[in-house]
Amino acid sequence: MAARRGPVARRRSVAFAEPAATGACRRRVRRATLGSDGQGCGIVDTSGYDELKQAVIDGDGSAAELTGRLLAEGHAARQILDDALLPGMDLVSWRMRTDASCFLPEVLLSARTMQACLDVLKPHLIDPAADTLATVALGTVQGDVHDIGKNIVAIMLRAAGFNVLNLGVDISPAQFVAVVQEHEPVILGLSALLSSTLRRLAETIEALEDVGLRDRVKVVCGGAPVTGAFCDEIGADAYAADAGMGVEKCKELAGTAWLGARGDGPGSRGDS
Ligand code: B12
Repeated sequence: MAARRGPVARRRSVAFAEPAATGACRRRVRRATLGSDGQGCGIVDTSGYDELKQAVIDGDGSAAELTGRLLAEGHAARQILDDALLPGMDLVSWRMRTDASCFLPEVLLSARTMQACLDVLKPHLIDPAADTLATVALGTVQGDVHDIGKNIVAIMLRAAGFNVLNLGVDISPAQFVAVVQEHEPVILGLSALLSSTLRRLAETIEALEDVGLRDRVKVVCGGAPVTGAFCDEIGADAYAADAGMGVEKCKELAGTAWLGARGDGPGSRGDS
């Protein structure tokens, strides 16, 4: 696939100051790493991670191909995500916040690139042999189109054995209610990335209360502006700062739901 490098992308890949938090991720060394089976597999060349990270930053169309190449070379999918894709997107986020030379079209290009790489990784992050724990319906709230983080949460939940209904973006409270009515998920995951869409989290919970469904589903919320205190305030069941924490919270919530009146707790097979 041809690389998508416009003048803007080229300018972005010239010198930039990197925040300390992501600096640790720049590795041009060979170091020991784990194989996809979790076993040590010796010394692996991780220099491709830097190349992939830069490709995400540049919105380079060859990133998905590079992801596939790293997989073919034996790199673990989770490691490619943690050591190349997420640090790349982190850096784009940091530049958007702090550097006036990083504009929305460039962020969009990086986001699309990240999504294309995630599509390549997805089958390798999911264990087809895992038992389905319970059904989680997951969506980004109304007025919000950010979905990279939510999609990572979806992949991680599937990898952990949950049956995930990924509803997409811009989901209204009424649509969330309809999904809960139709599919009866054990958990509803809500994502919001904008300060202006935070209130949709509360509105969705209220909409569930209005139709008498609130005690039939556990609600977990996430997204950069969401906090644990805010979740407590709006009556959500849990808050998660990242995908890993989201999986842990969903496991806890699925256990609690199972102890309640529901019939589809841990160990059961969810719908679809
Ligand atoms: C990529 C991006 C975009 C892309 C989105 C593409 C896509 N398909 O998602 C595009 C270019 C479309 C975009 C548009 C806009 N964006 Co924007 N965008 C970002 C950016 C740079 C990165 C977001 C991201 O993907 N992060 C990486 C992922 C992995 O992290 P994450 O989303 O936080 O997800 C993790 C956790 O939060 C958690 N999580 C997330 N959701 C959930 C849900 C559950 C259930 C759980 C358990 C966990 C969980 O787990 C995830 C994985 O670990 C952020 C900057 C930032 N720092 O967040 C701005 C940012 C979110 N955008 C911002 C803005 C203002 C906008 C626009 C309004 C800009 C404009 N003027 O048009 C529009 C809004 C469009 C809309 N209506 O939604 C602001 C929001 C400020 C605010 N507080 O309101 C930010 C913070 C940038 C900034 N500092 O100004 N954006």
